[in-house]
Amino acid sequence: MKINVIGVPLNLGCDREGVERAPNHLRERGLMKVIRQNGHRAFDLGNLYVPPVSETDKFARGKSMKYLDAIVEVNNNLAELVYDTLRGGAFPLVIGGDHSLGLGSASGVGKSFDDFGIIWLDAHGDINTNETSPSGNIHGMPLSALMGMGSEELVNIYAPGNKVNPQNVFLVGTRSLDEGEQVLIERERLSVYTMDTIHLKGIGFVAEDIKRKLKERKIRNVHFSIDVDSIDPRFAPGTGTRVSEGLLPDEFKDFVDHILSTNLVKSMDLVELNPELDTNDLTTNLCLDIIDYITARI
Ligand code: Z70
Ligand code: MN
Ligand code: MN
Ligand code: MN
Repeated sequence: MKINVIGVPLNLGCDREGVERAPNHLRERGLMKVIRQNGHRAFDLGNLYVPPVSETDKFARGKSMKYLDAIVEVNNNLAELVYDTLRGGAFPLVIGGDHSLGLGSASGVGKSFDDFGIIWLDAHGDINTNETSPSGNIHGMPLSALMGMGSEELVNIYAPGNKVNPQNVFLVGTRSLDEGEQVLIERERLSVYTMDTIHLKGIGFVAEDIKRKLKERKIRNVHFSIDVDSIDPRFAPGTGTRVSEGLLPDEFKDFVDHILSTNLVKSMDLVELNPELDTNDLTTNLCLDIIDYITARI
C-alpha cells in the first residue's frame, strides 16, 4: 500500500509549545523506516506551513477561539492534501501537532467518500463549541464542528456545512468531558464508549459493538483519529493533558486489531505527542510502536 506521511507542526489549537516538534522528532527516530519495514511504499510529504502568530492574533477573533484564522488556514490546506492523497489511492497518515488538525483531515476524507465514519480515540470528547469551551482552545472543538455545530468558521472549513453524520461518530476511551460536551452527547445520542464502559465490558466488546454499528449503518470508510492521551499516562506521559485511568497499551492494540480487521480504515491521525513533556522518549517510542503495529495491519 502507498502511505503518505503528512506532518502538521501545529500547537495553536492547544496553546502550548512542544507538540509542534513531534513530526520531526518521530522522523529522527525512524518513522519512515518503521512504515517501510512493513512493506509499504511510504512518501514523506513534509510538514504543512503554519503561519507565524503574535499575542494579538491569539484573541483577534474573540476569547472563545484562540488563533482562529491560522488554524482555519492550516486545516484548509491539510484537507486538500488528504483529499489528494486518497484520490491518488494512498493512505494519509497525518502526524500532529494538536488535535485541531482533525478538522482538516476529516474534511479531506469527507470530500473523498460520500459516506464515512470517524473513530475518535481520546481521553477527551473534543466536542466543545466556541460557546461551551472552558479554554478557547480549538483542539477541544474539532468533532462538534465536523458534525456541523458551533462557529461557522470551523464548520465551513474546506467545504460548507457539516462533514459527518453524528450517527457515524464513535468516541472511545473518553474520561474527561466538560458540561457542555455532556449535554451535546445526550442531545445527539452520540456513541460514546467511556473508560468506565471499557473497564466494565472489555475493549474487545466495545470494538465489536462499533463493528456491528458500522455494518448496520453500511459505513464503508472510516477515519481513525488517535489522540495519544487516550493511553494511560503511565505509558504515555509525553502529552499536554494527562488524564489517569487510560487505555493500557495492550488494550489499545486489541482495539486496533478488531477495527483494522474490517479493512474500512482509510486514513489516520496521530496527535498530541509532546516530546518536551516526555520522559526518556517513552511516548515517542510508544508512538513508533503504534505506527509499526498499525502499518503491519493495513
Ligand atoms: C478541554 C477543552 C483537550 C486534549 C485537552 C480539554 C480538551 N475539554 N484535548 N487535551 N487533547 O479545553 O476543551
Ligand atoms: Mn483530542
Ligand atoms: Mn485528548
Ligand atoms: Mn484500566
